[in-house]
Amino acid sequence: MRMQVAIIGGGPSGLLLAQLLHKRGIESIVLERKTKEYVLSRIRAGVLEWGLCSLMDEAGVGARMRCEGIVHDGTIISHGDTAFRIDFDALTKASVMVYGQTEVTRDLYDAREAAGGRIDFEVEDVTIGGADTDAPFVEYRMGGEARRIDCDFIAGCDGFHGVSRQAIPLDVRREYEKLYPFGWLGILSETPPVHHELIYAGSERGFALCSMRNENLSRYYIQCSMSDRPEDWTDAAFWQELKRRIPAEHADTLVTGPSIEKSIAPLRSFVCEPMRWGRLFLCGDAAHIVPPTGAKGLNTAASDVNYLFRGLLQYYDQGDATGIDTYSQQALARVWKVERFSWWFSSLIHRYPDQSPFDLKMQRAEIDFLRTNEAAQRAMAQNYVGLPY
Ligand code: FAS
Ligand code: PHB
Repeated sequence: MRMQVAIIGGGPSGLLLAQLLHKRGIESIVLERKTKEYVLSRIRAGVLEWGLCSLMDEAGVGARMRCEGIVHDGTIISHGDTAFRIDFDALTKASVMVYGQTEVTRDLYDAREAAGGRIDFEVEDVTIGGADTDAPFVEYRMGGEARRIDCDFIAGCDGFHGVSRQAIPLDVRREYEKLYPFGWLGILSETPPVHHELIYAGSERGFALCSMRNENLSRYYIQCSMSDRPEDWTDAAFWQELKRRIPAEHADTLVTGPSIEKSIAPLRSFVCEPMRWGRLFLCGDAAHIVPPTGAKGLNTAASDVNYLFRGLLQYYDQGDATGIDTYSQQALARVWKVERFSWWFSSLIHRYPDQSPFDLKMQRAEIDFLRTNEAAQRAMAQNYVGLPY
């Protein structure tokens, strides 16, 4: 089979790219190793930058998000019982949209299927060939049958554990990584959110986050040990610990209930350079990972997709390869700024096991500076709502 663009990975990166390309007459095929149901069962991001919301509109899949999503003009930062608000609207004239990654992915799948877009599920043994030639191809197995796609370009949208990044030779690839000495234990509960905005809570006992999906579906996280397993935490133990980490006024009004999902995510900062090798382009988690503190994983996947989409459009519409030739540098310039923000925010609000008394003083001084300084709050807000593409 021949296709203009072969996209490996049917998560938000791959689907958004496929849909944007389709809207401009560029056809692609998406290869996904899991089932659609499995992909949609993963509970991940919850906050969309304004840039991703605009891309969803451009892709023709923004209607439900605009209807069901919740616009947030600010967020609460707390440490112990000291709490303050970062006013995104006043500081940046921008906002964020609370709308789960699951729903973004569902909207994209619906649009691809409505358009007759080609998505092969449960593919196996995906391999990339000829990426450093003008005749790249992807081979894979599906239902026991060997298949091959000859294409103009390959988009590696297959996440951190995919095959695309590995296709870039080790002597070409440079990887940067930082592992954090804790994880996030997250639960989903069919309860009203404790507050109408997110609460990022630091405390002597560790970090907690109060988030949501809608007015009766809440998402909560607490920082946990790397050795913890979800089954080590009863719901009662989770709620008790969360209440000890968030401001008392919210602990007192928190509505608890049974968890309908419980999982632990490790925290990692990771970047692969370059994000392009020949006719292979990496997007999203295939190229970089951030700790979820700044809600940047999904959103940075979207900015990669934006750059690659515009570059491919320029190539096909004008025969101009400038956009694809500058893709890696352009995407990485924003990726590193996002990595910095996510690392900074994580260092601000988590309790690190090896923190000295001096380190704790520095952390508290940083929080106090953010609480009292408008320039610091504006910088935080600009990063949180999304740096420009
Ligand atoms: P994804 O990993 O979402 O999608 C890649 C797809 O490729 C998957 O469907 C996979 O099955 C498929 N694939 C892999 N290998 C393949 C192969 N060889 N062949 C074919 N298909 C293959 N971000 C936030 O902003 N906030 C959060 O709270 C948050 N929580 C997270 C929790 C967890 C446990 C994880 C893992 C990530 C979390 N993230 C969060 C980050 C997450 O949202 C990612 O940034 C986002 O899913 C990136 O999307 P993709 O790049 O499409 O990668
Ligand atoms: C979420 O709602 O899952 C969420 C929100 C903000 C974050 C991380 C996760 O920073």
